Order: sequence, then C-alpha cells, then structure tokens
Amino acid sequence: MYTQSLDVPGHADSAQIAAPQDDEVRQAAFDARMSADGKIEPQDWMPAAYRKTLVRQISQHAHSEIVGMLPEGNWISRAPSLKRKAILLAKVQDEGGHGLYLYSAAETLDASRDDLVDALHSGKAKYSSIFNYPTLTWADVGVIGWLVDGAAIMNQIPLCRCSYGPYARAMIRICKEESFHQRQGFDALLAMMRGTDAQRAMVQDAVDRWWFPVLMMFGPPDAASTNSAQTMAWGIKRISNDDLRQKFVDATVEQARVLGVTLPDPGLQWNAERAHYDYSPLDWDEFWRVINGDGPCNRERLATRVKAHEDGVWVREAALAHAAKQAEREAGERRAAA
Ligand code: BYC
Repeated sequence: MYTQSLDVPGHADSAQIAAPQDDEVRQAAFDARMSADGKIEPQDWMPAAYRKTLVRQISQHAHSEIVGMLPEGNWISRAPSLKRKAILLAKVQDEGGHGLYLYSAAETLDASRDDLVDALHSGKAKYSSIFNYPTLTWADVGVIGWLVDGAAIMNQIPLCRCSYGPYARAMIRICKEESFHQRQGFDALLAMMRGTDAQRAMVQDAVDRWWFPVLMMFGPPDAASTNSAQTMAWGIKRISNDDLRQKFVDATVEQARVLGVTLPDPGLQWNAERAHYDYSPLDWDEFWRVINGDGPCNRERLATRVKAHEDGVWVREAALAHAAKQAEREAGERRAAA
C-alpha cells in the first residue's frame, strides 16, 4: 500500500522536527531541512501553506491521470489490432493506477478523497489542460503516447526529487510506466509512417493539432507562474515551466525527424548562440480559456467522469458493506479468543 510512508520508525530527523512545541522552532527546523535538501514525511511538522500547495498540486495531478484515461479510452474498442488493443488497455489501466497512488499521496496530507473528487466534479479543481482536446483518429492515440506522455516524463522526472517523500516515491514508479507509454506511442506512429500515404497524413494531422497544446502542458510562462517561486523554494518543483518546455522542444525535434513528421511551427529553428531551439510564441489566451473550463472537450470530460462516479456508487457501497462485515467477524473472533 502506498501509504506505507505514514509511519517510518527511526526516521532520523523526525524527532528533531516533531519535538519542539514552539512554531518558530518548528519552522526553523523545517527551513533547515529544506536548505539541506531533505525530505518531509507525513508525520513531520510542516507549514500549513506547504501542506495546502502539495494537496493542490498532487490532487490536480491525480485528477489529470483519471481524466487522462478518457481521450485514449475512447479508442480501446476501435484499436486497429489485438496487439494495439492489449497495449492500449494496459496503458489506460496504468493511468488509473497513477491516479490512485496520487490520491493516496494526497491522503497522507490529511486530505479527504471525497472532498478532492467533489472538487473535480464541481469544476473547482483543475486537471491538465491537454485532456480537453479531442482524439479524432487512431493517430491521436499514438501522438498522446509520444508527445503527451513525453512531456509528462519531462515534467515528472524532477518531481521524483520533490521534497515531500510520498509524492517523490509515487513519481518514481509513475515515471517508469510513462516511459513505456511514450515508447508505445512512438512505435504506433512509426508503424503508421511506414504504411500508406493516408496513414502518414493521419499522423501529420494529429501532430499538427497536438503540438502547441502539448507545449502548454508545462504551464504558463515563468513570469505568469504564480506558484513557481514558492514551490521551487520548497523543493517541490525543481525546474521552471519555461526551462522544462525548452528541454522538451530540444529533445523532441530529433524524434520528429526520425519519425518523418514536420512539427507545425515555422519559427522552430536551432539557435547556436543559445544552444537551444527557438520556437514561436504560444497562444496563452487559448490556454487560460481551456483551464478555465472552455476548451473543446471540458464539458464532455467532466460529464463522463461524474457519470462514471455515479455508476460506481454500488461498488463503493458493496466494498463498505464487505469491510463492515469483515470487521464484525474479526471482532467476534477476538471476543471468542479472549
Ligand atoms: N493544465 O503557477 P503555475 C499524464 C494552472 S497526467 C491545467 O505555473 P504550478 C497523463 C496551475 O494549476 C500528468 N492547469 O502552477 C495522464 C495554476 O492554477 P492554481 C499531469 C494548469 O502548479 C493520462 C495556474 O495554472 N501532470 O501525464 O506551479 C494519459 C498557474 O500555473 C496547467 C501533472 O499534473 C495545465 N497544463 O505549475 C496520458 C504534473 N499549467 O492551481 C498522460 C504535476 C498550469 O494556482 N504538476 N496550470 O489554481 C505540475 O508539475 C505543476 O502543477 C504544473 C503547473 C507544471 C502543471
């Protein structure tokens, strides 16, 4: 169970942090831990704002994984072969698993999963902008693997070093799985690029539609990133939005060349002075519209999630009834043994 980290006996620094009664002393110990690049565990004292920002980011991340199952899930019944269907099923299930680890990590911060899910369903909580775009063809599934999971890996590798232990540990496993996801996407696209002209055109069309939204996944430009300064000072975020976006562009240009697709940006060119690729400005009005609820698929995605949750009421009731019966049986056994 992921929440193993709730109790770590002998965790060397816990006593130092937990023992002092005075908040100033606790804050100083927390700051010292941050300066030493140490980890914070659930039982450690932490400032309320640190807890709040972690719950915000981890729960948004969990929501993204769960909502992210939908665009690709649409294609499970239409995958072009048994092999591709099996791969896609495994991938979509992995995303569901990531959501569960992340909700568990948020619960170690005393967040209630019901509250988090309610916030998603009521439209109060954000999830990644990218999942508000439609998957029109099979090539979109490959492009999500190649570009969306590729961007996710770029963003999530530094989170494996996040200062909050349970989040950092969840990210290690998630990144391993994302790496398989990225490769299966690239492999599916490569198969299409080696196929017919119509298949190649389908891949190019998907790349044209997804490229700019994928670059926006990294979040607003650093100058407009309201949370970055604090989350970087706390060692939650390690690399800024713009720096991650640049690393992603630099890594992806060569992959596009191998694949034989054109990235749809006339401004994309190597800048020898910066030793990076330059790219055109992004449409940030579109980004803010999408994250504020007005993207091409926001309403559909939320309605599908809410319906899935409502359809699952009987499963949750059955699980609770089973747990209550089991607890009753165990109590009876204990009474009988006493
Ligand atoms: N979409 O101050 P900023 C996956 C919001 S799923 C929506 O820079 P921060 C996958 C931001 O929340 C992987 N909202 O924020 C699954 C903030 O608003 P609030 C998803 C965004 O937190 C299935 C405001 O804009 N990955 O891989 O410092 C299938 C200002 O931004 C977005 C994660 O969740 C966005 N793209 O940085 C396939 C990674 N960007 O909250 C694949 C974890 C920004 O103040 N999260 N906003 O109201 C992070 O690393 C950071 O939260 C972000 C944003 C880089 C996303």
